[in-house]
Amino acid sequence: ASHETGLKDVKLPQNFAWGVASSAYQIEGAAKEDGKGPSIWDMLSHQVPGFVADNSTGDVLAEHYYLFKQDIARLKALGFKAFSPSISWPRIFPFGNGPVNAPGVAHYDAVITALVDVGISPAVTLFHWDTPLALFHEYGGWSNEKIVDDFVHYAKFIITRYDKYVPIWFTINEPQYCNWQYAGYPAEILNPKTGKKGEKGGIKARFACGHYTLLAHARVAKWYHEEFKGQGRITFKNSGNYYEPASTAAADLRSAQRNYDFSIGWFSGPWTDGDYPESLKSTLDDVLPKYTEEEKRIIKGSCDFYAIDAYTSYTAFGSSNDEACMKDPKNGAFPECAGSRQAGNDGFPMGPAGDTGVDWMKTTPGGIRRYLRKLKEMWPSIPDIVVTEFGFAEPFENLMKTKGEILWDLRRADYYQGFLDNILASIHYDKVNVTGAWGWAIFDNFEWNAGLSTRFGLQYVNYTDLTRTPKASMFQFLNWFQ
Ligand code: PNW
Repeated sequence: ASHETGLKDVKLPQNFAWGVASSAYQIEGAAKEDGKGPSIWDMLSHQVPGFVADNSTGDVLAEHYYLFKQDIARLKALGFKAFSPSISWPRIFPFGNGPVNAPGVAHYDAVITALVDVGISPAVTLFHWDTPLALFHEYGGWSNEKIVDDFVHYAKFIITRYDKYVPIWFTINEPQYCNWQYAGYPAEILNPKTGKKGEKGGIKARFACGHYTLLAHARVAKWYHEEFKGQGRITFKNSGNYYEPASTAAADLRSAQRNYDFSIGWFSGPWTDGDYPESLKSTLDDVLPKYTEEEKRIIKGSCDFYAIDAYTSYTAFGSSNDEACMKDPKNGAFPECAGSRQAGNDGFPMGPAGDTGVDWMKTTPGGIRRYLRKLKEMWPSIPDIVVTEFGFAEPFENLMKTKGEILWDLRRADYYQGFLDNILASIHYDKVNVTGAWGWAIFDNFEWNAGLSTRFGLQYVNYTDLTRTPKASMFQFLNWFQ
């Protein structure tokens, strides 16, 4: 129930989709079991010293691969009706393409069955950053158009098998992080083709990757809609935060707009308006690949709804250097060329003071309402919006422990309350069609470069005995929907 004044008796729309989310590489562990092929994250975490802050890897994690039945039973007991996992591409196709790995398929058969048996509805992500390493070595992963066919092949296999159980499909998680998460060569890594150190995929790989992720998504969606005639809805997950212009000065407004263009606009323009935002085209010139007319047609309208992972808010400001930056690819801020800082306290809605455990966010639950309104304003053609991830990593020191049964992460409990209140206010007062909200994450997980000590979970994971302990925010989240 909402605490927001005036909203106590306001109800969410029927069929509002809500639950907790996760991703395969971040929780499964069992990275070398049952015929799974390596993904780029197995390589990055093992072979690049310091790439992951605490040098942890995905080899042994919460072991959801083995403990999924108890994890699902817990979700059921807590009262969840939906869960959003991702499927590991290299478990299904160890080499990215080629032979199917039967034990990998059997595993996800068992997971889907376990969910369906207890009446928990799966919202499944097909790709959450675990690119099969073989494809990275073969042709540079997502920076090469060849990956489109390989992804489509994998996606068709999974969707054909599970569509009757899966009402929501996410093809790709957050293509905004194109580059090292998908395709690029972090500076420390040997380029497998040339054997040289220090070669970055750089800006070309970044925008090629973006280009092919969206194309791959669109090809799957077209097949899903027209040929396969799937029963569910399909989209991809955007990542992007809210930008409040620091003032009404033209430079600040332009900065906010450029921040949007280069985050969510990069992928939202093509499927709503039919092409990349003008600012991307004029700044990036021939670094930005071009879609053919046929591709534009396939991409436009390829999303059944708008999915946004929206964690926090920034204040956007322009500077007198922006014009020069936009013309000079050697500039460090190129191509965004737009300033921003984490939203401060000055008149901006803030959650309680406190560390969020990551350096890229403060708790700004009020920002989500402004952001949803802004999304609707920028792309009026989007049918409805789902907030597919939100949360933060309350540091362990902030947790008060009571008899080991529940951990009191009070700041995050407050953040969840405020965030959900603001989504409800957005629906009720601003008439934004928000149809779902997913908390990140089901439990603590491998937080990519930040490793294991950054804990986004609504349950605490003890990595020694693998117990999961609910945090207060888990109950706050659940109670909100009662
Ligand atoms: C998402 N930002 O990444 C990912 O989808 C998850 O896998 C991850 O665990 C989660 O959010 C928490 O980080 C993001 O800088 C990374 O705004 C960075 C940002 C947003 C999302």
